[in-house]
Amino acid sequence: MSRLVVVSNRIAVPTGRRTPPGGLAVAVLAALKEYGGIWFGWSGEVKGQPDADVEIISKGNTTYAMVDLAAQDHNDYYNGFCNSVLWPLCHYRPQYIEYNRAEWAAYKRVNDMFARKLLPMLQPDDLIWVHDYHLFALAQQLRKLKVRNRIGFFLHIPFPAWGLWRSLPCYKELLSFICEYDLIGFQTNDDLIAFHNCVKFGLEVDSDEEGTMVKDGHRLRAKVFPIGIDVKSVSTTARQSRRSATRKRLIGSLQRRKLIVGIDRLDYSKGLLTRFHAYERLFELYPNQLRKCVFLQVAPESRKDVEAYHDIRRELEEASGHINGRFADFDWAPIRYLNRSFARGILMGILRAAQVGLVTPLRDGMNLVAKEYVAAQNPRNPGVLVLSRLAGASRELSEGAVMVNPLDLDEVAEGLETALNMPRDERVHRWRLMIKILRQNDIRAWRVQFVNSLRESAA
Ligand code: GDG
Repeated sequence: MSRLVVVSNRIAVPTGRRTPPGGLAVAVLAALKEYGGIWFGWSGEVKGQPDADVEIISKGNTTYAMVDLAAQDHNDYYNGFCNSVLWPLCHYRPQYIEYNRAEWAAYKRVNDMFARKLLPMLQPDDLIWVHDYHLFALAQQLRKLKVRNRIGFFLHIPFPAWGLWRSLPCYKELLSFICEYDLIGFQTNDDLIAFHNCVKFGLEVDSDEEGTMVKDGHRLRAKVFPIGIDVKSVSTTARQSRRSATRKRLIGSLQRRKLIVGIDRLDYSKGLLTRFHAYERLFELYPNQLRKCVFLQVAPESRKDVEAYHDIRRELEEASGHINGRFADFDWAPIRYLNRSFARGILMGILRAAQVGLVTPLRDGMNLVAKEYVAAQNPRNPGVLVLSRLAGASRELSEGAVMVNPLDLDEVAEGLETALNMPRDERVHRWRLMIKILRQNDIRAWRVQFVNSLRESAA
């Protein structure tokens, strides 16, 4: 059987103690654990010199192969083109785009460096599975090096509409690079349609009914593979947390009040500031909720070097301080804002302890926290998910979740009120609808379907 070679910008070698935050790490570790193979990518280290050696660590059935990034590349490729151009573009935040040609050149340079470092490790029948927007150009660089293997690509974040994509100065070249893959996977049908439109209008290439496009004699198939979670592992971890001291401390501190929870990387796409404002609106519209609930927001910092992220932390500190200043009593603070990361076991315990999971991104490829919240619940007395229509997860969970538009503060406040008062029968009914879908589309199904489709494209 072919080996799986996973390539992503950043790789995360599990230390046994902590899994790093970030949806991609969680998903890829689960896939490799089952399948075995190589995970190749950036080590997370920044060094002075370009073209560093590859460091290899073997653990179980997986080989982790890492390269360092030169300081200039880290700045221009990672902070620059990836996170100051592609990330805001794909999350519909053009005001944060800072484009320049040197950074676009760095993007191509690092994709080329990845291809050259990966080349000696490849065997002829390896299936190569590339992840995310950092590596749109990797297949093209590998093809230049005469790699004939099947190469698939999965985009974890949204693919933007044509009207936005065309605002990228290098949109045509980047799009033609993407077309060098054999298979490209998206989180939702919206992303797939957006991609087809970009290829149609940007490159004048049409697709057939099965989503196949032929460009310069090369066939590319595009499909939807909604990413899932390991439902059993989340539910077991959450259940086991019952006995943990942390969970007991948390429950004790609530003094029988209901808990609303949010867990997100500190990122403007996650809609944290509007979420805080919506929570404030809850008390304006429904003063009966004063002293009855506590909102716990966990928000580990990310991308501290990128300008657009500088203000978020301060804005959230101000907003949470304002809400507590306005409504708190000597024995109750309405909001607890934790600007740090936690071990996964603790997080799953927090999710289980919460009567409401509040997930309100302004755009999100999928949002795994929404799925983890559902899987972490007690089936006999589950909490309610309040979910943004703009998260990819809304495509699967809209029947069971309370759906809201995160920009409509009143609607989010109403959603919270509904969730906080929902009778147990309805909660159980909604939870069953959601967990059924999560079990069908779990992390294993995602991996199997992608790898099988990649194999088929080889045939
Ligand atoms: C990208 C896309 C897509 C969070 N804080 C901690 C921690 N986490 C874990 C969560 C969850 C993961 O990180 C976050 O996943 P998301 O899906 O919510 O978000 P992104 O990082 O933006 O991921 C996203 C995903 O890729 C997968 O395709 O869903 O749309 O943007 O698993 O539980 N984990 C630990 N400590 C924390 O403090 N250990």
